[in-house]
Amino acid sequence: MIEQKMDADWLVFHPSPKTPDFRLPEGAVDAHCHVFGPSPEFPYAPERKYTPCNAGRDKLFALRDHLGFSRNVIVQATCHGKDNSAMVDACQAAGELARGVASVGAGISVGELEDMHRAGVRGVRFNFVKRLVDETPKDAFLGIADRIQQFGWSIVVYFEAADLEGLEPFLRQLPGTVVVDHMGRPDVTKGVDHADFERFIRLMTENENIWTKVTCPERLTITGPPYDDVAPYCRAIVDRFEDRVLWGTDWPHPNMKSHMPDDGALVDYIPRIALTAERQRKLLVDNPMRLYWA
Ligand code: 0GY
Repeated sequence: MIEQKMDADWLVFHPSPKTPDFRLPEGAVDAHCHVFGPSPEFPYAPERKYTPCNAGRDKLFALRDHLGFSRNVIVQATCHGKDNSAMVDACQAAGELARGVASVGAGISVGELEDMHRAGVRGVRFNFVKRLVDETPKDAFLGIADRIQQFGWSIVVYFEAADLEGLEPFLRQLPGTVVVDHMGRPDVTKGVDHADFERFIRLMTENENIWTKVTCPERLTITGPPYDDVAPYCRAIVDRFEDRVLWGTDWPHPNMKSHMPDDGALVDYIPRIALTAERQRKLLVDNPMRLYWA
């Protein structure tokens, strides 16, 4: 078995996150998190753009319990390429307490999709972030999008704000529910009224099948914790689209180079972006349960 050495500039996840002051509602879902390896058992993909620290399922489940979540949606990370075995193994181990989102190639068969469905997978991820993946032709993604419809799966899309304009026709074409990671990664120095963020709001307004994750203030921030510069963006989205938003920790926080967030502090950020108990319940329970457990 291969032990793969992590990148020298890699920050390891927070070793002892605080107990959150914010009490999560009963049945809350961490709807964006990953597992990395551990690499002796689940080697990283040869085509990966980074080699992370090992962060296996047991550590994820311990974090879930510590923070007060009931369930996880485990999103395939690019360091594992299209080998979904670490994510599928974590879903199987968690049973009804986890769902998965896979990365698959155009050649995926219906039988393979069936096996993943049985294991708890309920979506695929299309990644357009150039520092993370080599380009996949849009036709390949459209073929996959068609094939997963019979399983009722949704699609997670990850892209940078600068690429939204070019991707819009493709996004508008996708069938079923489409979830955009991290609000399409807005440039938070520009302001919530900037045309770029308005473009994203318009996309969601005009396409009721498009949802988003109001996640990753630690990734989008310029000013750092407690992420005052990102909160208005999350709030603007939750205010407008309370039935189409998800939240997650993004543990174990791939590619964080500036600082490593305390996951307990991230949970304490939730009431700053979802201001009422009803909105918090929709964000953390009703919406993810409807999308991934129905
Ligand atoms: C995220 C963000 C990142 C990485 C990945 O799959 C991944 O490698 O998702 C990132 O580097 O921005 O959503 O976890």
